[in-house]
Formats: sequence, structure tokens, C-alpha cells
Amino acid sequence: MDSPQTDRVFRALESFRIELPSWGFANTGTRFGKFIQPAAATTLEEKFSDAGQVHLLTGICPSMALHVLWDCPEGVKNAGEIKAYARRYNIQPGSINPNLFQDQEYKYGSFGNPNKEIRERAVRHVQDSIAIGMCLNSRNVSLWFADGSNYPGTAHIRRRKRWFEDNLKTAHADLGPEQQLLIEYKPFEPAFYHTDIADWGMALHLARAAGPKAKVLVDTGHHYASQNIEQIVAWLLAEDMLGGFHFNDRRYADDDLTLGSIDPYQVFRIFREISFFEWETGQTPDIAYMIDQSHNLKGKIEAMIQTVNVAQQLYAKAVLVNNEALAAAQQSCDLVKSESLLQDAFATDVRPVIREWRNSKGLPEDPLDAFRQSGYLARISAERAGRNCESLTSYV
Ligand code: RM4
Ligand code: MN
Ligand code: MN
Repeated sequence: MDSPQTDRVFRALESFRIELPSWGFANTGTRFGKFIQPAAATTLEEKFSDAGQVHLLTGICPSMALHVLWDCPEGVKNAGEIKAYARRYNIQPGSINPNLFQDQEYKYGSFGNPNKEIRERAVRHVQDSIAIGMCLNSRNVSLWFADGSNYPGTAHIRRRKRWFEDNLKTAHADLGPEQQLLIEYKPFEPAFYHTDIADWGMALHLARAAGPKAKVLVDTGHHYASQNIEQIVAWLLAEDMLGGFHFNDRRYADDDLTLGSIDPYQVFRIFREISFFEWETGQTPDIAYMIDQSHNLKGKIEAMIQTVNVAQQLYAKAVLVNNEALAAAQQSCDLVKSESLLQDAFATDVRPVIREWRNSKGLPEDPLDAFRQSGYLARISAERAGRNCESLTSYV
């Protein structure tokens, strides 16, 4: 790598930050059962502590997303405690995720429920989540809806669309000046016939209907197999409607595997569209990079550090594409040249420069190894094993 390239990577590393999910540190499983890990976080404080370790070692994860029902069950009343943890563990509260899928009331939907009282309750929960975000100075309220139906003919699709528009508008009106709504889409699961916000077009429509402070959130696991996600990203960038990402990898469905474990080139292509946009427009789009993973088998903190490392590497590779040459090659329809420019950047080993950057920041050169040497895992395993043993694992 020549020195202008090294400079480009250094600049990119200075700005790249990625948010950790609180739920990635807790026990999770499949729909057939939970797998218990002795070191899993059992309290919100432990989630902050674990996220703090990831940030301490990587230096690029200053915030942690919170899921309201799991992390702030008493709503704004939990804000004081959260702020104290944030200070103690040097992790800011990140995006606030209302939970509109766990309560029994939501069996037939939340914003799309035929029952008006349940729809209103769901809107109130989003408003409470906005209030929590305001209290915590957290900017993003991320909305994911499990709403949908399992059988043809059982849901009035157009009416539900209108309820979503109206309810999102109502929620949007509560946003503070710095806040924004991020609207996530997902083609299926838990509903298997129709999902109310099934794809980016529906999310874009609803974000526009909600108001000027709503954008689309792209969860990389929420697409049909082989869908061209970077094209969606490019379109959302062009429309100034790309709010953020939930990163994870997948082989089949919403697998929530660690980023880049299955298809790192996909993630590279996404970052490449963003970096190309920045080069061409001179703008830096305001994108919330977030991880949404559930580590059922891997050690949770290790899986998170691994993910952050991979995200950082792929981001760095993406800025290595020679955009001047690419624009010219595209214009002259030089297909092999254009594609090779991407392949060359993707094949570049950016790890030495990343190590150099970490050195310059006083960070460990190898965060995963530093974590293994730190003794943190042994300590928390001993502390938490008892509580984790008692946790519920059964599917039925
Ligand atoms: C969903 C979606 C949401 C996440 C929940 C737990 O599939 O990805 O973002 O909050 O899972
Ligand atoms: Mn998600
Ligand atoms: Mn998901």
C-alpha cells in the first residue's frame, strides 16, 4: 500500500464508529431453545460492562443500543441508572428500540392490529421510547415491527398500511429536535404470509409519510437470498433516506450470524457504494452503523470483537477503491477494469495499517488476543455462572 492509500485508510478509521447491541451480550437461542453461556450478561449493568470491554479494546464502539422492554422495563424511570452505567463503563446509550412484539397484546400486530386500543398502546410505547431517548440524549429511535399475517385473506393489507402511516406520523410529532426515527423492514418472520413493512420501498414510503425526521434502516439479514443490498443502499443514499444499518450476516434467512462470516464481499460492496457517494458528492451522509447480532454458539464478547474487527477491515478496504479510475472506467464501459478496481481493493490486506492505527491510539494491536489475555472472561464466568444456570432454556 502506498502512502496516499495509507492516509486514506487512516482517515477512514478516524471516523468509522459502530454501535453494539445490548442483546448481543445476553443469552439467546433459536426458536427451539436457548443456549446458556456462563459468561452471558444477566443484567443491564453487565451488558454495559461487556460493551465497555469491546470499546476499550477496539476504540470504535462508543455506544450500545437498548431494547426498551429488555433494558428499560420501567421506561424513563430507568434513565438515571442507565446514565450511571454509561459513565461507569464509558459507553453511551445508543439507539432506543421499542419492543412491539413480545407482549401478548401484540399477537395480531401492533401498529397494524385491528384493535384500536392495541394500536394506541403501541403508539404510546413508541412515544415512551422517544421520551427515554430524549432523556438519554440518544438520537435514534429504531422501529422494527413484527406485524404481519400467516395466512392469505386474514389481514386487510391496505387498511393496515394506513394505520402504519397514521401511527408513524403521530409518533414522529413527539420527536425532539435532535431525534430521528429509523424504520426497519423485513420480508418474513415471525409472520410468514405477509409482513407489513416487507421491503425497503415500503419502509421508504412509510418514512416519508411519517415526516422529515424519519429514515430507512437496512438490516443486512432482512432480505431474500441473493438480493442486491448495495443497490438498495445506493438508491437510499441518492434519496437522502439512508438512516442506518443493522449489520449481521446470513446464509438462509435472518440468521444473525457474525458480520462477514458468510459473505464479506457483500459488506465491502455496501461500504464501497457509501464511500463512492462521499467521494463524488463531497458529502458525509449521516449513517448510524449498528450491529444486530445474536451469538448463540460463539462466546458473546469474542463474537462482538470479531465482528467489529471485520467491519473495520471491510470499511477500510472500501475506501481503497480508486474512485477516479472507477468513474472513468464506468464511463467508457470498461467492464473488466471497473470490476478489477473493486477486486483489487477487496484483496488488499489492510490489517497492517489497522494495527498501525491502533498503535497510534494506544489500543491493543490485536483486540481479540488482548481480550483473551485480559482475564475478563474468567472473572465474569465465575461471577455470573450461578445466575445463568437458573435461566430458562425451554422452547415449550
Ligand atoms: C428483528 C430485527 C430487530 C431486532 C429484533 C430483536 O429481527 O432485526 O432489529 O430488534 O429482531
Ligand atoms: Mn435488526
Ligand atoms: Mn433481524
